[in-house]
Amino acid sequence: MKEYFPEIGKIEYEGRRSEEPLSFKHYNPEETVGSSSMSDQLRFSVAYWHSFTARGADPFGAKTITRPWDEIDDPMNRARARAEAAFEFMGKMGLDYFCFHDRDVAPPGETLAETNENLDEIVSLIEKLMEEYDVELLWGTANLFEHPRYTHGAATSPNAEVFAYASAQVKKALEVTKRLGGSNYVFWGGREGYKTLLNTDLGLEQDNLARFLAMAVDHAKKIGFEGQLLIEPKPMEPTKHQYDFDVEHVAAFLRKYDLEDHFKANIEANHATLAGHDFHHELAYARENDLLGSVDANQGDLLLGWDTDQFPTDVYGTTLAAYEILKNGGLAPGGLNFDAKVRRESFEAQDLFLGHIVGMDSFAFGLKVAQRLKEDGVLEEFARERYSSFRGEIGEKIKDPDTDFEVLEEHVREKVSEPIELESGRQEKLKGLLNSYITTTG
Ligand code: XLS
Ligand code: CA
Ligand code: CA
Repeated sequence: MKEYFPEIGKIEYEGRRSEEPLSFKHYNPEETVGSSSMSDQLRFSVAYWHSFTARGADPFGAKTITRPWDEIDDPMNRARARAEAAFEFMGKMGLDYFCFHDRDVAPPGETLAETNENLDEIVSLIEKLMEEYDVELLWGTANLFEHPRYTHGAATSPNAEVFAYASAQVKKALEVTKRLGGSNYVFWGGREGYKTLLNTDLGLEQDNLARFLAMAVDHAKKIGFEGQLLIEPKPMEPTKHQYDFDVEHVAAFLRKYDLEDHFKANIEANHATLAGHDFHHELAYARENDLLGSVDANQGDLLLGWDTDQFPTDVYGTTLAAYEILKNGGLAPGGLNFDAKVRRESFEAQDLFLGHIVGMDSFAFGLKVAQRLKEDGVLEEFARERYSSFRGEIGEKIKDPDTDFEVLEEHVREKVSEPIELESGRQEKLKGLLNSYITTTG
C-alpha cells in the first residue's frame, strides 16, 4: 500500500523532557492512571472531516491544504486514497478511534441510491482498514447541513420533502455506523435553528425535530444498533439560534418530548464557550443530569466569537475536563474526539501530527493532574465542608418533606438573636491549589 506520510514514523512516548516535537511528552497509552490505562480512560478519536476532508478554506480565502489524495481527480479513487491515508495516520499516531460523517468518506451520487452505493463501497474498505490497524469507530453521523437542500434546515426545514430526505440519510448513516460496530451515533443540529422568527414556526419545528429523533430511536432499535445516541449542543453557527443551544436546552427538550431515556450529550468544548459557559460547566451539568455521553475535544479563542475548533492546549481546561470525566466514572462508551483542525496557515502534513500530539498530551497531562486531585479529594473535601449545614439540624429539616415555610419561619424566629455566620468561598486559595497541582505534576 502507498505511504501517504512517508516522512513521519510512529509517534512514540518519550517523556516530558523530550525535545523531539514528533513525540508524546505525557501520553503513554499503557501507563495506568487511577483504575486503568491512559488509552482506556481517554479513548482518543480523530475527526475524519477536519483532518482528511477539509482543506483550510475560510470565508475570505481559498483552500490552503493539499494532501496527496486531494490531487486524485476521480472522486471514488480520491475517497479510497483518503481512507488509506486516514488509517495510516491513526496507526502512526496510536489513535484507537475515529468519527465520521457519511459525506466525509464517500462522494455523493446523482440519486440517493447511487450515493448509498458509493458509501457502501468505501465503508467496505474502511471495514478492512479498521481490522488491519486495530481502530474502532467512536461514532458515525450524517452531514445534514452542507447540501443546498438543507438551506432551511433538515428535520426543522419548512419543506416536508427535506424532512423525508434527511430521514432517509440518517437511516443509512445509522446502518453504516452499526455495520462498522460504532459505539455511538451523533446528532449535531447542523442547520436546525432559525435566523428570524418572522418566517419561522418555532413550535412546529421543535415538534418535527422531536418526531425525527423518535424515528431515529425506533430505527436504531429495529436494526439492533446498541450504541449510544448523542445530541451535540451548540448555541449558534450556522443559524443565529440553534435549537440545541446547550446541555440545559437539550435536557429540557428531551424531557418535553419524552426522549430522555434514549439520548445523552456529546459535549464540545468550543460550543460550550460559544454558549457563554465554561467547558467545565457543560460537563458538570451533563454529569449531574446523567447526560454525559462523549466529548468533542477542542478549544476556541476567547477573543473570536466563532467556532475556531483549535486543538486543545490549555492544560487548565483539560485538567478540569478530566476531573469531571473521572467523577463520571470515565466516558465509555463515549470518548475524546478531536473535533479540531489545524490552522489554515499550518498546511504541512506534520502540522496534522503536531496538532494531535499537543491535544493528546494536554489531555494526558490533565488526566494525571485530575487523578491526583481526585485521590487527595481536596476539592471534594472543601465542598463537603462548605455544605455541611445541610447535614446539620436545619439542613435535615429542609430535606424532610413535612417541612414547609411555616416550620422554617418558626426556626428563624427562635434563633432571632443569633446572626448567621457565613464562611469564605476561598476561590483564590482553591485556584492557587489547582495551580500547585498543575505545576507539581510530572
Ligand atoms: C460543528 C459540529 C460538527 C459535529 C458533527 O460545529 O462540531 O462537526 O461534531 O456533525
Ligand atoms: Ca463537534
Ligand atoms: Ca465546533
